[in-house]
Amino acid sequence: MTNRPISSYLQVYLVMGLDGHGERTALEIAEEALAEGVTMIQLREKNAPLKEILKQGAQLKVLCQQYKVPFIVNDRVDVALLLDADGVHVGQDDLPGKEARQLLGPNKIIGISAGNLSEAEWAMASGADYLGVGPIYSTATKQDAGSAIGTGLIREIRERWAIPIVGIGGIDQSNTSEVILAGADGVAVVSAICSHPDPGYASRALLTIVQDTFSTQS
Ligand code: TZP
Ligand code: MG
Repeated sequence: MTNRPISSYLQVYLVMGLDGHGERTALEIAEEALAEGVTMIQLREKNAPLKEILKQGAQLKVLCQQYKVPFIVNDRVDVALLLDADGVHVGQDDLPGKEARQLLGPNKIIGISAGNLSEAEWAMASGADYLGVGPIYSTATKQDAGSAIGTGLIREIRERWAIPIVGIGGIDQSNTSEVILAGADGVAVVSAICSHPDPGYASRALLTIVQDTFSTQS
């Protein structure tokens, strides 16, 4: 990772488990996505044994380092510490941001999920470096994601705070520009890259849409 602003790393944020898809392993998906421009990767694995998460997480981190892309661990601050990840992403029911910061120190990235304004307020008070806002659209990837909230919350947060924002939930090539136009710095996706027949192509396409949408705004 280099010292660019966090918002620049949020442009195409790949959130992934360790399962792989079709003929590709998770690491192969990550490598193809990194080669085609994903700007940050989060390991979000809810089922595998911790020893497997540590083993494959270490490999994923090496890959991210090669591409100078931050490597973030979902939920588990202990795993983030053990892997010397660049940061952690926590939900509203995980270890709170302040305590995560106590353990990780000032130089790691802490992302916090928000699905409404009061969650966003709490995340801001907890010292988040960026907010993951969603689910923007309906998604089958996260069973307990709740119903889609649309892009309105991104606009509301953008009006109140200068925090970096990434939209998540049901985002693909068809709706990415809408998320960026609402004020997000990027899109976080699982299936749009991991379940795509060509993860590298999907990554490049999303990055192009994000950057083209930024340039129409300026
Ligand atoms: N948090 C809110 S929605 C979601 C997460 C992890 C799942 C996003 O997956 P997809 O496949 O990009 O809709
Ligand atoms: Mg969580």
